[in-house]
Formats: sequence, C-alpha cells, structure tokens
Amino acid sequence: MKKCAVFNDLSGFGKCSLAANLPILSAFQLEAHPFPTAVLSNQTAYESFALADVSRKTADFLAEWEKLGARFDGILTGYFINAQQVNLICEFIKKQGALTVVDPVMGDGGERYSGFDDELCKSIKRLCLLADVITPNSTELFILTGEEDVEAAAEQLINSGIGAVVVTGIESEGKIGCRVFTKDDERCMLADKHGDYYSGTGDIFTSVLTAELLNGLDVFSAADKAVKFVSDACGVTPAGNPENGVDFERIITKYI
Ligand code: PXL
Repeated sequence: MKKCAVFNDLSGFGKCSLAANLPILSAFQLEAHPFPTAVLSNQTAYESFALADVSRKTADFLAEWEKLGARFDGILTGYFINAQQVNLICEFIKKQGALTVVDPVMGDGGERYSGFDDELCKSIKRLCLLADVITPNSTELFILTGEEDVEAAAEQLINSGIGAVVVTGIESEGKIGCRVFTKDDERCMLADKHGDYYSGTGDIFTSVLTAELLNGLDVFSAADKAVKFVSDACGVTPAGNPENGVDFERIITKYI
C-alpha cells in the first residue's frame, strides 16, 4: 500500500483536520500516518476550546520517524501553530521527495485565523513553494501572493514552480467548487451548494484530492471528484450545527 504522512491538528469535535484526513485516506486504500501539529478539545470555530501546544515535540517526533526509516509516497499538510514547526516540516519534505499537497491553512472570508501572524504566514509560503499541489481558498491565495486577483495570484505561484494551484471555495450561479491552475491549463469544477459554512470541508476536500492523486488520477480529475464528494457530504448533513462538520461517513462508499 502507498503511505501518506499527514501533518495536521487533532480536534475532538468539528470532524476536521486529522479526524477527517485519516478515515478518508484509509477508505481510499492508503496507509495514513498522522503527525499531530496541535491537540485541541474541539476546533476553533466553537465559542471556546482548549489547545495543547505539542509543537516543541516536532523535532523529537521527526527524529524518531527518521530512526524508523520512514519513507512516504505522499505528504499532506494542514494546520500549524508556529513558524519553527513549519520550518522543520519543510526540511522533512525536502528529504522525502514525496508527492506533497499543502493546504495553506491561514484564514477565510478575508480574515486571518487567530494566531496566524506574519512570521507564521511567511513560513507557510515557504512550505507552499515545496509542494506539488496547494489548496488555498481565496483569502489564503491573497495572503500568499499579495495579489487581489485570483488569476494573477495563481500565475505568480505557478511561475514560482508549484505544479498546481487548486483554489477552493469558488462560487458561481448557486454552485460551489474550485479552480485548478497548472502551467498549461486552467479549469473550474463546480457542484451543488448545500448550506453556507461547515467545519472541515477543506480537510475533506484535500483528503480526497490527495488520495486520488496517489491512486493515479491527474489533478483535474482528482479535484473534480473532491468537489463532488464535499458537495454530496454537505447534502446529507442535517442543518443546524455547522461547526460539528459534515457526515461524510454516509457517502464515502459511493466514491471508493
Ligand atoms: O478545518 C480547518 C481547521 C483545522 N484545525 C483547526 C481549526 C480549523 C478551522 O477553524 O480550528 C484547529
């Protein structure tokens, strides 16, 4: 089986980050290896949460993985809490040479998430430059590039050597999906929009995308499948508690 290392937080409620990444990668027949970047009682969109900062263990964890001779076919990254942690993961990625998907989690709706200062955002930009595929929403795309236009921002990142820029949260005519930019092509994938906001949809999207890339699909087909998967999962989720995440468990067997 192909192995995928996943650098993301572990949140007890919100069905996001590792709690979404691991079951989806497993269902797609990949061996998922979690590396917790932080441990939270629940994700930060709830009114209150408790966070354990495990970032001072990052170097020790990586050293143990090195002793185990850990080698990966894929690497997926998400939420980080400080620049030192991101810099250590950059060194790990350089040594692995695996297919690397970076979700540059920094903000949404035009705002940075709390704690994402300039230093952390700059380190996340360096991480992106090591990736084969990145999955920013438009807020993150503009933080990464300083641009205010999606095409110009994507072009800047592609010219910096990133293989594909998949811009998430694109809405058009009541539908929602992504725009995929590569050096030679650009396509938009959309599906029905259900509800306004749900926790974890970005993590579900990147999980399906990464799984399908590792299973051999091209980035356009993988992104198309991820868009449909997220839309379908939102469609079967009862309204009312969007911070609890979406019921992807109900639909996952349709996609594998
Ligand atoms: O799904 C993104 C995400 C991941 N991890 C934590 C979060 C969020 C979004 O709010 O709070 C801890």
